[in-house]
Amino acid sequence: MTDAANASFKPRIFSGIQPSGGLTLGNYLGALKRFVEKQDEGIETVYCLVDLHAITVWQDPERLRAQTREAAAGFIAAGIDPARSILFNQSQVSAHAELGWVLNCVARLGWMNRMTQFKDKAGKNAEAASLGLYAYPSLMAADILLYHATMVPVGEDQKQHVELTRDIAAKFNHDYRTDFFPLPEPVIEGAATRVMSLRDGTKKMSKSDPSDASRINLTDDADMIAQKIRKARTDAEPLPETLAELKDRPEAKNLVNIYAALAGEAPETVLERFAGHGFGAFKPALAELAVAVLGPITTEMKRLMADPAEIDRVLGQGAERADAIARPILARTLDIVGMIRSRPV
Ligand code: AQP
Repeated sequence: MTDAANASFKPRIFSGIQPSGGLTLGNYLGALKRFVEKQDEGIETVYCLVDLHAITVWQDPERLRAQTREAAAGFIAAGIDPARSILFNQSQVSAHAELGWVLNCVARLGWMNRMTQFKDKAGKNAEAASLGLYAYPSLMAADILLYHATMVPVGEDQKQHVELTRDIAAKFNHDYRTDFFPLPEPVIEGAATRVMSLRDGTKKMSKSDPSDASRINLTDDADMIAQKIRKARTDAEPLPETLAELKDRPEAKNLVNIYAALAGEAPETVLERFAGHGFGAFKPALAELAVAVLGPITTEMKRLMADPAEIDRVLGQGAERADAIARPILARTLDIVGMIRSRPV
């Protein structure tokens, strides 16, 4: 099937975030902020807290539940409106796991072996990694294809997984002589598609990094944000006039990109304003901006988190709406594959 054939599918966005820790500035700029923009553009949006993905590495059960509620609060506080977007946690819609199995049988080992996230997360001791961590990308393909999503807003690190989803969809369509699944497009936009660690400009900012100083959490208060930015690793040079001159200065480049994304400006514009200034001037300006943007989100998140039953209700309602789209697509997939489905429903 060609990309042009995607035109026969209704535009629909799917994306997800793992509740494997508190949401970070990386998740916000790389994903959440753009989830809100897509919702506000009026496209149908389905957003999922992928708790089945989260358990591919060990999660304490009570913490996982708390983190899932915290992530839901973060989505709503950042501007996701559960009446307009579908917001739910993955495990409440069992079709994800069911389609995941079918797609495990379509994905090839050779494809999975090329996935860089598995290599990064499994590290040197891949033998001890869970089978789920290895199959993570085919479950992600199921998440996306279960809604016939055509666009997937993600950060740079997830691009390879969306490309794999296209390969899986294309192989399914080819093997079963159908055009049932669309070939979804990754949507990677903005100045901060890859926010780096505040302690090491060559490493991605991550919610599971052992160092809390490496990231800004959406629950950090103003003092904590200012302190983390003040202590962020940098170099002794002033900021240059052009982006090209930041090529070998990953930490400086990261802070400029963060400023640009928070301000909704191009990094070049930020450099025009701060060229010639050192970090003694730039860091306080960045901290002030970060607090101004994140402060209201943090306050609203804390308010929402005080009522966990209401968060659970919202997730349950979202799951019912998600299930209504997913069930028929799963059922049709099982028909195509050749399963007998004669049990009364
Ligand atoms: N540092 C980042 N910069 C830009 N985008 C990012 N995303 C994550 N980190 C950055 C984007 O956030 C979305 C959700 O990611 P995820 O939570 O499902 O998994 P991840 O990419 O593995 O994120 P983390 O924070 O690093 O989680 P852990 O530590 O649990 O593995 C995706 O769109 C991702 O691109």
